[in-house]
Formats: sequence, C-alpha cells, structure tokens
Amino acid sequence: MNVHVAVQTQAHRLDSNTAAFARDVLDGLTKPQKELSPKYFYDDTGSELFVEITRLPEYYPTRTELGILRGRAAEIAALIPPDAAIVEFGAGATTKIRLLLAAHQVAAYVPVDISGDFIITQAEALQRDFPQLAVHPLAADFTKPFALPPAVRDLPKVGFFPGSTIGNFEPQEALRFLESARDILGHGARMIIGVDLEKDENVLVPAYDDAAGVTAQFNLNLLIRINRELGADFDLSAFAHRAIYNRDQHRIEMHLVSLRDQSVHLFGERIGFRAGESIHTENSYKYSLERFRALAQQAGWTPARCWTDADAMFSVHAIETNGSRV
Ligand code: AVI
Repeated sequence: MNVHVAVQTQAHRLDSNTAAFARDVLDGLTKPQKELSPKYFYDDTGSELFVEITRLPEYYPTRTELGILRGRAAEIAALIPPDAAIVEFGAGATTKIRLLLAAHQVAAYVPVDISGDFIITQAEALQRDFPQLAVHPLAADFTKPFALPPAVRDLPKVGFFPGSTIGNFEPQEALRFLESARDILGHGARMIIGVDLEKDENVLVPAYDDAAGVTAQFNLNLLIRINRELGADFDLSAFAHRAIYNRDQHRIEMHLVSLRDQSVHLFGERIGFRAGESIHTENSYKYSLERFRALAQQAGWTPARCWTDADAMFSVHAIETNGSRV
C-alpha cells in the first residue's frame, strides 16, 4: 500500500496534529535522503533536553548571547522607543527578554508561540515582575503571517528573535521569515536578532555532539516520540547520533545513522535502512556578519547596529525599516 494511503486509512483514528505529524514522518522517511523536521524535537522530554543542552559547557550560543545582551543592554535599549511594543517571535523562557525589560521600560510585550499554554504561564510570571508592562501573549505559528493584538497596533514595534533560531531555517525560509516579520511589525519597526557565527569546526561539532551525550539523547528522542505517538518500532540501540559541519553550506547537520541493515514498521509499512544510511534531522546555519546583513537587506531591512562577544562567537543585530525612531 502507498504510504499516503496508509496514513489516510488510519487518519480517522488520529487527531489533526498527530495526523500531520504522521504524514510528515512518512513523507520524510520515504525520501532518497531520509529526513525528519526539527520542529518535532520539542515534545516535553525534548524541551527539557534542550534546556539541558543550553547549559552544557560545549554549547556556547546561549551563554554567549546572554553575555552580549547583559553587557550591551543599555545600548540595545536605546534603540527601543519607550512607548514601544516588543514582539518576541517563538517566545520560550523569559530570561533574555527580562534583561531588556530590566534595562528599559516599554509599553507592551507580545510573546508569540505555537504553544499557547507555555507562554501564558511565562507571561503571568512576567506580569507579576513588571506590573507596568501590558503583556499580550499570542498563540500563533510565528513562521507564518499573523495579526498583532489590537491593543498594540498603534504603538511603535520592536521584534525580538534571540537564540539563533533563524539558523534552523533554510536560507529561503529565513528570507521569508524576515519579510513576514517586516510585514507584521510594519513601517518604522526595528528588530533585535541573535545570530550564531561561523567558526572552527573543532568548536562547532562538540557544541552539537557533547561529551555527556545530551544532544544525542535530544536527537534520539525523536524516534522515541515516533514510536510512542505513531506506534512505530524503531530500535533505539540500532541508531547513533552524528553531527557534521557542512562547510560549503555553512551549517551543522544532525543525523541519526542506522548501525545495521534493518527495517522499521509504521502504519503497516516497512521502511528499509542500509547500514550507514542516515535520517537528516536538523540544520543549524552559521552566518558571517556580512552574509546575515545581506540577508536582512534582501528582506527589506536596513542593518543598524551589531554586537558580538570578544571572541566573535555570536552576534546580536539591530535591523530597521525606513522611518524607525527612538
Ligand atoms: C534552537 N536552535 C537554535 C538550536 C541550535 O543550536 O540550532 C537547536 C539545537 N540542536 C541541537 N542543539 C541545539
């Protein structure tokens, strides 16, 4: 039976999110280079493992970006009008936005994320700590166009997109995201974006293949999730995590490599793996300052300021549209 027919015949038993997950998994595993989307990493276990990753000695992006935001908070805040609404794309933990809010009072904060429950809890805590701030959590897929809450429509807007999440987009998707953010934030907006920088492979690869094996668990958790939610029979001991730096494409790639010839079953279908064959699970693009600025310009933004740490590991960019003001 054709794999799509296989999902279709089971679809009446699945809720719409699980049916979409099933279709994506079957599509991805039947491509010549098998692949799974990194957006499926973040079930409860995956989200906890990601927090653990951000604390690993090898994973420099989070602490380096925090260092830049802490050290440059006053300079960054100077670019944010006092009556502004900060719109955070993909808001998760509030550690980073708190650094900006502590340095500078703004009128409103709009955390946007697909997982509505999580941002509501975070927003409540933030509201307690910043009682003057109007907090408007918004449950939306921030990679697609969405409407801002009416209460902030007439305020100057500043987008906030930390963490180098832009690096998990393909270059075309990153361009589309920046264009869509410009349309959502509107004329006169600014945006503050964290972007990881290209560097030596000896630093990059361990950041995605740590000695404690947390990133390996994070990657393998995707197969655990597929077994649990879709009833597949992946043998976890027969797959290994691998991180490689693809210098030509400027990206770290994560893969799950089959350790032997084997078959996996999903919805009555048999998916064959040869020994050494991989499932490509994530790209994390690394930029030079110039390449990121060129991308921003192509999307209709003007690069305004840029800060890096002393070792040029990570960058924070301020970009603006015509008519931005402080
Ligand atoms: C969320 N994102 C920016 C992380 C990154 O560095 O690309 C995801 C990650 N994957 C493995 N380690 C961290």
